[in-house]
Amino acid sequence: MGSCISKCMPNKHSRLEDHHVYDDDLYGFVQDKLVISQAPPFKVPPTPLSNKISPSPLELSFSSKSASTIFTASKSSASSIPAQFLWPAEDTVRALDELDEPLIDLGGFFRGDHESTLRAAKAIREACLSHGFFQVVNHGIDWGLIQAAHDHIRSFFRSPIETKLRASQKRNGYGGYSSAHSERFSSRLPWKETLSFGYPANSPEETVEFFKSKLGMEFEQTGKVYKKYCEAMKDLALGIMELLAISLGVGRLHYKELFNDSRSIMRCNYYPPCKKPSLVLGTGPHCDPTSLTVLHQDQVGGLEVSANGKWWKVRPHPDALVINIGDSFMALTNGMYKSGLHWAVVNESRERMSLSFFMCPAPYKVVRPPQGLLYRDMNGERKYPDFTWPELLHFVKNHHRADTGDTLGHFSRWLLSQSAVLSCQDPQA
Ligand SMILES: O=C(O)CCC(=O)C(=O)O
Repeated sequence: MGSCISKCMPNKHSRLEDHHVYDDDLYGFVQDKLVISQAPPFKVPPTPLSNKISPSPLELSFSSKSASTIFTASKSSASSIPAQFLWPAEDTVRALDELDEPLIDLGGFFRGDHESTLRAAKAIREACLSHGFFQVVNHGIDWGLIQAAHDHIRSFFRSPIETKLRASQKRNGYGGYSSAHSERFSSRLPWKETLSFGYPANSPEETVEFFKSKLGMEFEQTGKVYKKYCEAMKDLALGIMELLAISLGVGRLHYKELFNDSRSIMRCNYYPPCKKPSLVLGTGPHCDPTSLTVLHQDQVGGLEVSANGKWWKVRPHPDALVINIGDSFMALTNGMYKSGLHWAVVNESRERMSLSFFMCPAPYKVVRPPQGLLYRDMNGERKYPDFTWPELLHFVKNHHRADTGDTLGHFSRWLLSQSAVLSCQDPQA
């Protein structure tokens, strides 16, 4: 059945010839200009019995109550937890030990030092083969800018609810203010408020425009700070793309060029204190569907990562940024690098904030692993079909709740089922 679907499946994305110059730094080999015009077929993996795609968008009913009536920071000190915020027992385990993710010094890489670059790439490779998380220091981002980003967004979250609701996120919208994601879900709500907005690398003024148009001129300065913050995060993320390419032994600029016109997403998370933190989750268990996440967390701590069947704390380092790869980068390595499962827990007495910058490919770019990697390390066998970022984003917004797991597997099967329907409807197919 698998091979039938893969043979019949119409290929929506044109296949360009791939030219890959292999980087011999890490592995001591060079394969010059490997040209393969036909991408190998993607084989449909079986649907795991325990993890079926929800039959309808979001298995959860939409709550008609406004976000503010369900959850606001001011109500969060209540000692009884509303039922919508309770999580199943398996999600109430808490990490005891710290993850031993590498703390990578990027100073040498940015100075162009060969040895330090190889050391950094090697550490990144080990982390990404295992759980996908590492931290970076000497990343070049001005501490004052990080501080300003926290200060501005703290003021926003402390604003009256009427102000925050001016930027309300629509049910399946892509940006805005969300109170516990209650505009989309009515159970297993995260104990947090968020503000999300886009950062298109080619049109960065849109970030300032978001703040001005949604929240008014009093937030123009916040918009300017975040435009600068996202610009700095994008430059750092592109540097890490270079290191990821070196670590995989593909052309050094391969991923950097793929993401040079990225449309990224910025999400600011505010976790109020909670009297019964063991019953709730600040952010539910999920893998980021995006490509590369650069997170700055304050010193309270709360990020936890699943690795080797256990949850681990990710210790906040005052000068570090936490990096993890997401599902769409995992697809770009044909599943070789792991998009790590993580969640955020909340604190009994302290509020916590984290700033997540998610790098995503430009909408027209096809997410597909480099041919050389595929043929060198994986016999040319594809694990995921070609897709674009808007297709994956549509799926996670409309057909899947990320904290139910295996987003990429569900998405691949869904995409193929869509293609199969299209080919049945198209008499030419
Ligand atoms: O707050 C954190 O540490 C994690 C946030 C997160 O996972 C997210 O924004 O997707």
